[in-house]
Amino acid sequence: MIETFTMDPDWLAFDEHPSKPAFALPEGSVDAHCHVFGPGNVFPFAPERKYTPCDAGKDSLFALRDYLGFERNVVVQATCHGTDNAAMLDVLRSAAGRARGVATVAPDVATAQLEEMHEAGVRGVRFNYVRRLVDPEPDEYYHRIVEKIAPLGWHVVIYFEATDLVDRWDFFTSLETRVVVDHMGRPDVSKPVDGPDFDRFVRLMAEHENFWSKVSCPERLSLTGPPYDDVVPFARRIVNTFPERVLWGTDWPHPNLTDHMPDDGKLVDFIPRIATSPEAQHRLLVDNPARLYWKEN
Ligand code: 0GY
Repeated sequence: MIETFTMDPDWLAFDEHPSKPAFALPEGSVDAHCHVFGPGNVFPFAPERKYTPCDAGKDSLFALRDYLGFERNVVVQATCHGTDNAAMLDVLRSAAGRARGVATVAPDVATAQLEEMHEAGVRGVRFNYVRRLVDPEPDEYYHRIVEKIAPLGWHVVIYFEATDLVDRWDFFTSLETRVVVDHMGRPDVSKPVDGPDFDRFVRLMAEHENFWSKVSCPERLSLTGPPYDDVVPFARRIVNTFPERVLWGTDWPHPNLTDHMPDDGKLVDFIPRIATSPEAQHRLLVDNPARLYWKEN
């Protein structure tokens, strides 16, 4: 029987008619953080999910990619699909080499399954610590996964709130794979950009050269709303300090936003405000994601 799903009553669906960006993306640009949701009648949402989204499938994702001017996508497994990576893998297999993926797996995942995912284009796993999305596990759980994915050359994507960085510092810094932090570790942008909290995140990246950061999601971090002026200094500091270890993504279809839905065209126009030279933009959008996701390593 085909399961049907109803999105949460307060769910904001993505904008189907974003504006055309004024910023012309360099050739070969990668949207290095986006998701797909279902569609639920083809790829059912996980029973343990903490939200039920609108459907946002691969056709809409590919149309947005082309409309905004990206060449490729990195599709990150969303928590509403749990450890069932089928929807994400279907995107990779339909993208003719123009998409890579980041999966969510459990420690008992079989090596053959990982190899199959690698073949489809998966190059990392995501560990999520955000409690409104998942119930985080003890470090041991994640260590067991790292042992299995490291031989494939995969990296680890971590998503956490700023306070988790203190609690999980020892575990995070024990990781020997590359580690990509989502959304700059979610800084509180009402605090100073050179204050102790954001300095801690900068220190993490400065002391551990295997750490990368996505300078994404101004719409999630901003307290002042569009055009997200309050996020600019934070993202710019990371781009300027670590130009070779930053990535950018739309975060389409923008899960769990409650006050507004961003215009994806305007999000692209945010890029030149945080990467202010053509060289910095090229690294952020083209060279860095190509090195991490398309070069065999
Ligand atoms: C994001 C952020 C969120 C959601 C997820 O996997 C997810 O459900 O990542 C969020 O709600 O903050 O990066 O898409």
